[in-house]
Amino acid sequence: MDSRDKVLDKYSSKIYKNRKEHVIEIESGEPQVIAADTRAIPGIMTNRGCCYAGCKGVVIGPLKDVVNIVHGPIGCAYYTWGTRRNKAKGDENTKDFTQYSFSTDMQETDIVFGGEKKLRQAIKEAVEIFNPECIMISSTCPVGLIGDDIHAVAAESEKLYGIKVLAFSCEGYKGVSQSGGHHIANNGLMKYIIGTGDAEPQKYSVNLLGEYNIGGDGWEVERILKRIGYNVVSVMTGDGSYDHLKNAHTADLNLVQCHRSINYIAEMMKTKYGMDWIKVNFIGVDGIKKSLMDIALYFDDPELLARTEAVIAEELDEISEAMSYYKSKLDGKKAAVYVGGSRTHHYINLLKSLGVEVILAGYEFGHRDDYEGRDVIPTIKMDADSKNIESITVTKDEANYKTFHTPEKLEALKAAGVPLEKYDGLWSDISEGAIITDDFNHFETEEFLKLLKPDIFFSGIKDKFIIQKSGVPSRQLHSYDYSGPYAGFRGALNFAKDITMATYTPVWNMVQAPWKSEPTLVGSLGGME
Ligand code: CFM
Ligand code: HCA
Repeated sequence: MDSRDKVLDKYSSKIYKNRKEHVIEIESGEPQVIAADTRAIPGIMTNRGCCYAGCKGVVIGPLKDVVNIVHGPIGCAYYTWGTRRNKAKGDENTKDFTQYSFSTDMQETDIVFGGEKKLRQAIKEAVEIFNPECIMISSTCPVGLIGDDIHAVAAESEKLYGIKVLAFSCEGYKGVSQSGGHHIANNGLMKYIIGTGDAEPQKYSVNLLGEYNIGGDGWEVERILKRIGYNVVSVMTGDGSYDHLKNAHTADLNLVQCHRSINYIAEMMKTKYGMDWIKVNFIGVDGIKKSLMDIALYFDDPELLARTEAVIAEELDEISEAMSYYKSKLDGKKAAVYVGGSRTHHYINLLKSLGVEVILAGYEFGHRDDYEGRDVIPTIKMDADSKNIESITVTKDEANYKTFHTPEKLEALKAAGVPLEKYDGLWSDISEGAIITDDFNHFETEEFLKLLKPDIFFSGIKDKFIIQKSGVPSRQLHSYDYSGPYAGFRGALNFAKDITMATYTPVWNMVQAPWKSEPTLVGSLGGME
């Protein structure tokens, strides 16, 4: 029996039937199909989050000059307060409210008699105290159940205070994971914010999409882009702002880092404004080099291309010696990588460059295209859950529509390997023999850990401690365990250093749980000691 069957064999037949579609071993040859973006099994300890987490926590939460009001009982606001490490800094032009947690703190009486009054009051207080240009309201499960009309309150407040007020019906139960929340957030930003600014277009301008500035990643990417000579119009949404987002339509090109959470905006901006988008990956030296060259090829300017090559050479020079040292320490090690969506794939080239092979991997909530590549999208069957998330249609904005290249030039760029409107799936980089589990759970984590014995396990806070207690070092790839940045050239070096330290710290194997050497309870039960 192989590892996959050894683990799945422990399930009842009903659970086995479901999970066998989500757990596969990578074989060469035929393209492999995996079940993804479907409901988790009730009772299973899934690592997934909810729709509200994806909308408020991931996409709109990082917009620093927005007062994000969570309409619901206090827990939803409290437990998402500062836990995702999307860093932000305000300045004289842009306020930063990201350190606050705003909530209507609904009580039982509000659930019985309705919470709209409280929401109006919260908006009034936010305006009086913080004077924001934009307020966003996110609804939580009970709000959807009792039917508070947050959209009507938003429209009325917008008139009353003369500021932008947006409402997101992102109740936690909607969709099967965070992913539905990403889509809802994308729809709102596209409908009501992008395109409402009147800034002048700048030369060599880009938007950075799906970059949330975790541990300062976005700042490192912006540093490199600016060094080359690009103008970053907006970042969606790490350290981003309502103020910049309004003018996103004026950029020349969209760069998409985390496609899972934001491909909807990239696609809609292509239809509405004619703006092209390319897939980038600023994690790992090979990924960064390829992305920077792709951007330069798109702009097709000899000076920019020369500058790109020079910056790559200089940045590499800064880190190469240290990277080789860490590679000598890490060569031959094996890793497990489990993050929410696109990130698992993004780290493979970085790990490979350090000689680390990924033997166990998966996503919490990735879709089939995140595994198999964008080409499978037309074959993905919609189910009742995916249909439950609104998919909006945008049309050409005649006043702001522009095309940077002719269709022939775009075809030539695609033929030259520039990933225009394209991303590959995890399959394109994962090694043969690796075990992939979609929507991984605690039981499978523990079982595969015992069987495959990776040298390091990258995941999140929910399983970090079971991994460490079993003697295996863990690094959180969501929060970087308070380290970072991990993106860009300097980030790659931080990462190499952190994982070298983790794998050369044998402490996890030395600690023994106290109850394994002496009883923690002493007494007698039924006459027995
Ligand atoms: Fe995109 Fe993300 Fe990810 Fe994601 Fe997330 Fe995150 Fe993530 Mo945590 S947006 S899909 S919903 S790269 S919060 S910054 S680390 S699970 S892999
Ligand atoms: C979320 C946010 C999260 C959680 C991280 C973790 C993040 O899913 O709502 O489980 O460790 O990156 O902060 O993905």
